[in-house]
Amino acid sequence: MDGVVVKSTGSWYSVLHSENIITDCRIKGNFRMKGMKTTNPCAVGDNIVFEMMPNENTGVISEIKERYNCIIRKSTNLSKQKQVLASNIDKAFLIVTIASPRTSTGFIDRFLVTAEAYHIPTVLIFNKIDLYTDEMYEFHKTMKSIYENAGYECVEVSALRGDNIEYVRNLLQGKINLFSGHSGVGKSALINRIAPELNLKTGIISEYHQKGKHTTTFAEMLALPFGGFIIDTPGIKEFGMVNFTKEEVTYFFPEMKLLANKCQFDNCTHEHEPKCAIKKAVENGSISETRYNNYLNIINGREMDVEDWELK
Ligand SMILES: Nc1nc2c(ncn2[C@@H]2O[C@H](COP(=O)(O)OP(=O)(O)OP(=O)(O)O)[C@@H](O)[C@H]2O)c(=O)[nH]1
Ligand SMILES: [Mg+2]
Ligand SMILES: [Zn+2]
Repeated sequence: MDGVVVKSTGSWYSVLHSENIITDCRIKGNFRMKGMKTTNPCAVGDNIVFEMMPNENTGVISEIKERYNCIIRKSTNLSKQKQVLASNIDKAFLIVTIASPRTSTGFIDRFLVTAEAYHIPTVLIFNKIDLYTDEMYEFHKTMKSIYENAGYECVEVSALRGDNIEYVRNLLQGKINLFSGHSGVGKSALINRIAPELNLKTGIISEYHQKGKHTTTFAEMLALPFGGFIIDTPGIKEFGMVNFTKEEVTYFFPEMKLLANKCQFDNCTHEHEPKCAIKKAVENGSISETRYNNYLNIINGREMDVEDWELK
């Protein structure tokens, strides 16, 4: 039978199939996706084939159909294992906030580069605007203009107060949507605002660390009452990127991609080469210095971010 993985809890997968039935499935013994070394062979969003176990209510997954796309993250610890966050996604929403826990542009850019690599259009959602001080609002305005300038839609919301929720519903309708971001930014709270009937568990922010508590522990695809699906995911601390070449990374910064063929050298890395169109654009302000610095960090394999309090 055919189905789609809507939840994965390690060894068990919830598979949605005919007539909206969900069956718990395991994976066949030594099953492996061809050439994919990931911690999870099967991810939420995968279209799969499964067989029912005789005399049981459970199934066994025997095949994963080819993925249309997926978002892969590499762990930043020594193991460097790759994890598929979700697959077959129409649209990604990166939930960020300037309030708490504040999201750095380094994190945002790693996510965006990865989404560009897999051709997944991404919207930035700035949540918790009800908590903004004047200083946060100024910071937010700069950040928003940096990302709009790079070609990304930015939406300001408050899951608590309900600002712009109808607008977000329209963006989600009829599509398979991924929600990602740090723990505690309000992914689940926002989903609850968008579709209260889903009634997801939400957490608290630790006063001391200003960090989330990892309330959502497994990725889960949920049907939206107004059509479409949303994948709520556990918060991620760092977004390690799989290895791309320097040239590829340039292409995954949309504002750089447009200029890359104007550099003097075909293989320009835009670091220190003369007559570089991208460096010139940074100097004249049409490409943001913050984005450019993140580009340099990425191509040079620097994984840890310094929190950026000053945007350029
Ligand atoms: N003031 C305010 N608080 C919010 C808003 N959205 C979420 N919160 C709070 O932020 C905390 C974390 O929200 P969650 O929805 O659990 O965050 P999450 O992103 O799902 O976190 P994980 O599941 O751990 O990844 C909760 O205490 C929410 O009430 C908002 O718009 N304004
Ligand atoms: Mg959550
Ligand atoms: Zn260049």
